[in-house]
Amino acid sequence: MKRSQRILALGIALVFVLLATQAFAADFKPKAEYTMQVNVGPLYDWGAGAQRWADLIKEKTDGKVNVKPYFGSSLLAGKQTNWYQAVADGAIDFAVESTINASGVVPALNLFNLPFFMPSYEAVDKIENGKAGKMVIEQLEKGGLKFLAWGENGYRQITNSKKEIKHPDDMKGLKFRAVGSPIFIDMFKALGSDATMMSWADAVTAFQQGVVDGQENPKSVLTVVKIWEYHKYLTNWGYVLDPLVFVVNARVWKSFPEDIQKAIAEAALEAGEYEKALARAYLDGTKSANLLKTKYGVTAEDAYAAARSKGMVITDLTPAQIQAFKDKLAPVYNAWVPKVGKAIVDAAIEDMK
Ligand code: X2X
Repeated sequence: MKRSQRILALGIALVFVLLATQAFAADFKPKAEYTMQVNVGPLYDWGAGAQRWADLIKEKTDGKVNVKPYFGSSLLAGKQTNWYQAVADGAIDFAVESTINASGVVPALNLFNLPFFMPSYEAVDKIENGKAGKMVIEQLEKGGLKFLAWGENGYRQITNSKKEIKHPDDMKGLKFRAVGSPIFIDMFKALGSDATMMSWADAVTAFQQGVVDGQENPKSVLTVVKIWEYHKYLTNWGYVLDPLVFVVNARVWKSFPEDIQKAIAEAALEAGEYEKALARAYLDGTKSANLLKTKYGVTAEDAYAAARSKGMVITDLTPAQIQAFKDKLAPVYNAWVPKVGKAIVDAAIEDMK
């Protein structure tokens, strides 16, 4: 072929490629709105992360994909543990949700609910990005979901209105609110207390009315509802941490052209990183607070300092004090390993090394 012929052939090929991608893009008719399930409100770290994902999707798809967060589980009439089925069925398109709220239907997610299993943020990251993380994602996606990123609700600390908790015996006779998985009932029972399952929306009313004495949740959840107005005592026992997952219904995901998928996936990773930094701010020294400031121009609040200034008694435990709780919960841990799947637990132990 002569040089001029080659250029002509190349030119024709290029036109075909352009036409093909044009036709492909023209085929894509986005819905006017894609719904996104979020259990909490926009003021929570979690809610802010969900909003950021929606904003970034709009930005990165040049406004082609419009995702609207529905906060407070408003599409589920408050029934937060129904989110997984709703997204799997396609009744809801997107979600930024806690693993806890799906751990009743996806047993592997109870990995994160095993008491005193993940001792540090480093351990959490290693599991999420490791072999165990992959295995958990596989289980999560099985029902018809596409996983895109991890976020974080956080280490769940215990609060109550009755007394300072330092020892398992201090838990005896107290009534707690829990959610999502029967493992929580088992744990509170093992500590000699009682737990009732209820949604977060109902829980806040239960605190106001004193129907329960206490609950467990991470810092952002606690500050947004001003938990100190109901509970004077908080103990940092760090027994479990619930990650958040950024997910899309699998059929909806497949309906997106490749460039749109790429934009949505990138947006999820960015929003996940941002949300995790919010969730960890002032709980990992100044690391996440600094990241928020330098990368995002956001000044995070020191939630515990705020709680203390409201008169909350915040108790840190020594390793020996933590061990007493761990020992008491060992039978629950052992009983739940086979339910999570021993292979996943073993992989997580390996990941954390
Ligand atoms: O309901 C809770 O405790 C919350 C807000 O943390 C979750 O959705 C798991």
